[in-house]
Amino acid sequence: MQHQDRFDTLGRLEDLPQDYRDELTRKNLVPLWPSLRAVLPPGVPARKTQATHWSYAALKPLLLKAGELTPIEKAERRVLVLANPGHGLEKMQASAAMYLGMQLLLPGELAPPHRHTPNAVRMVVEGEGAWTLVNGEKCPMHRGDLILTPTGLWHEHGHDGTQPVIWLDVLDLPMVYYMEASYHVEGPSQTVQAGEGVKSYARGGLRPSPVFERSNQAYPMLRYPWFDARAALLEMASDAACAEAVQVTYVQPETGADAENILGFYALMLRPGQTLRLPARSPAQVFHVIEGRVQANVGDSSFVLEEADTCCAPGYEAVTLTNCQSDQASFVFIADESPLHRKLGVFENRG
Ligand code: GTQ
Repeated sequence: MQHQDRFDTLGRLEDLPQDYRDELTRKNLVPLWPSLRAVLPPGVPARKTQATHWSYAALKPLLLKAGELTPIEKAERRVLVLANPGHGLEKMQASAAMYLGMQLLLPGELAPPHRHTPNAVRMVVEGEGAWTLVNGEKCPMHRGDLILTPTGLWHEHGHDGTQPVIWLDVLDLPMVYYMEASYHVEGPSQTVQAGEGVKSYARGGLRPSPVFERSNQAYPMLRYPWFDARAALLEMASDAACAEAVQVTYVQPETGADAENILGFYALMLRPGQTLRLPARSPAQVFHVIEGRVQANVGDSSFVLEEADTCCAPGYEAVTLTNCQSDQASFVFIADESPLHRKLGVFENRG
C-alpha cells in the first residue's frame, strides 16, 4: 500500500514549468522522477518481446520467392528475418538479445566469406548438399545439425547439392548492435583445412589429449551433428534418472562452458504425450521444432508448433511445452539468453 502511494506521488513532467523544462532540454538534461517507474518498474521488468509464432509452411514459399526475386550477389545472405512485432519489425529482433533468420541457399550458390563481431549459429532445417566453411573447417549441413560461427571467425556458405537448402540463423546481433560493437569485414575465400572438431570429440566424456602439443582453440568444436544429439537424448530418455526433462546443452567440449558467450543452445526431447513446464526465468527463449509437433503455452498465448516452426517467449514467463504426438517423441531446439544473464549477474529463476 505504501509502495502504491509512493508510485502515485511521483511528480510528472507536466508539473514542471515549461521554461524550466526548456532550459533542461537546452542543456541536455532530463529529470529522472517522471520516468523513474518506466525504467525501474515494480517487481517485473517491462518487456517488448511478445510471444510470437513463425510458421515454416507460411514462410517457406516467401523465402523460395526471394530466391527468384533476389540473386545471391544482390543479397550476400538471403534471409527472411523472424522479427518480433513487440520490438517493431524494423528492429529485426526476436528478443532483446536474439536475432532469428531463415536463410536460403540454392544449388551452386556461394554466400561470400566474411567475419563479424556478433556470434551466430545455424540450425539446418531442410535440404542436403550445403556446407559452411568456418575458419577453414568445412562443416557439412544436414537437417538438425548445429553449426557455430562464433565472433570473429571467417565463414562462407556453399551448396553442391540439387535442392534448395534452408537453415535457421540465431545471432546475438541485437545485443552486440546495442553495445555499438557490431561490424563485419569481407575477406578472401578460405583454404579448406583437414580435420573436423567433431571427430576429436566424438564421444561424451572423452577429450583428446595430444602428447606433444595442445591446441588451445577458443572454439574447438564447430559442428554438432543432429545424429549425435538425437542419440544422446534417446539414451538419456532410456535412463530413469532423468525422468523429468530430457535435455542437453551444446557446450565447448574442453571447458564444458556454453558453446558461445552470449546465447545458450539446447536440444530437448519430449516423450510421447509429455507435458513439461519450464520455470519462469529471466532470459527470453526461442523454440524450434526439429522433429514432431509441440504445443507451446507462453503466458496467455498458445501455439501449435509444427515441424520446423519457431516461436519465442519473453523472459520472466513460465512456458509449458506439450508433445502433441502420443506415439512418438518430439525434439525441440532451444536458444536462450542465459549465458548473457549469468555473466551480467541478472539471471533469475522464479520457479
Ligand atoms: O550467414 O553470415 O542471418 O552475417 C545475418 C547475418 C546470417 C551469415 C544472418 C549474417 C549471416
